[in-house]
Amino acid sequence: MNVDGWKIEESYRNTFAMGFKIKAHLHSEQSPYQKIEVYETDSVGRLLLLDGKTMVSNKDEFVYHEVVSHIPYMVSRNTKNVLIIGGGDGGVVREFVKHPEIERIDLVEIDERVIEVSKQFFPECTCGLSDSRVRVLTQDGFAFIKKAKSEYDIIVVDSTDPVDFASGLFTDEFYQDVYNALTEEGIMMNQTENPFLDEWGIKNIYKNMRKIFPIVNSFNAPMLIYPGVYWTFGFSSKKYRPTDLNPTKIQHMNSLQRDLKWYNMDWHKGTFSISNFHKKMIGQE
Ligand code: AG3
Repeated sequence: MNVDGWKIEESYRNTFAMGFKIKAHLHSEQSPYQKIEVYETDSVGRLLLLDGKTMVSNKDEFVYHEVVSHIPYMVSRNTKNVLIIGGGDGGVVREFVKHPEIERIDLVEIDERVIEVSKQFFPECTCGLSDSRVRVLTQDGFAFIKKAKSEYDIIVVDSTDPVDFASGLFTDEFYQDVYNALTEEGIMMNQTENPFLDEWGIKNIYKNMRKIFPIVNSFNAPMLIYPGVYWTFGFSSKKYRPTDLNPTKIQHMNSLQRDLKWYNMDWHKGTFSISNFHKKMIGQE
């Protein structure tokens, strides 16, 4: 919704809202899947929205993109093949290409227009897409994952909210397909919404993940542009616990993390110590 020069995202059954003062309206289009909008704002710089929901801003994209990539990377023992479902803005790919041992990064994004618009307005996010190890596939992630078997060491589900065509990405059927697509030590990362705003939704997401994965943990990282800022992420794993960092990767990360804006290994180890409120929301003992 746009009101008097403000872009407003209404959330939680349209009873809660946050707004961004618009400096310039840079782009709007209706793709076959969704409405894509880009604004220039004072508070968060460039802002990308899909169907009126905030996705990426210059101000805080590093938080999201660094945590969903470097956390599973540092836990994973053998990291050769990575899959990202959604994430057409390229931010997650940009982080994974920082690890030389990764051989292949598949990005499966349903909406080609999100990739094109991001290339135009968020080149600092899409810069990794030209890396020779990256395959960009414009396909439905839900269908794609059904065909992959024991192929990926890490799968990041970089989706929008669990509504409309993205809702399938939060079901136990989908998590089972992700489980099958992962190698024996595989890890799935996903964004799991704000527990203050959608208690029922988050309980359901974690219940579904627990039906499939033996290890399911959660953490939060602040996302200024998402409703309520307190954003949660899920770590679901077949074998390794989220704070069990791979000792052979520590030296590499020690030098890389100096150039990262959010992630470092101390933060990684601490962030899985979550509050009572958060535990209750995700049904953790
Ligand atoms: N994915 C969107 C996370 C959910 C945002 N929800 C909202 N604004 N209601 C972000 C994609 C980043 N690569």
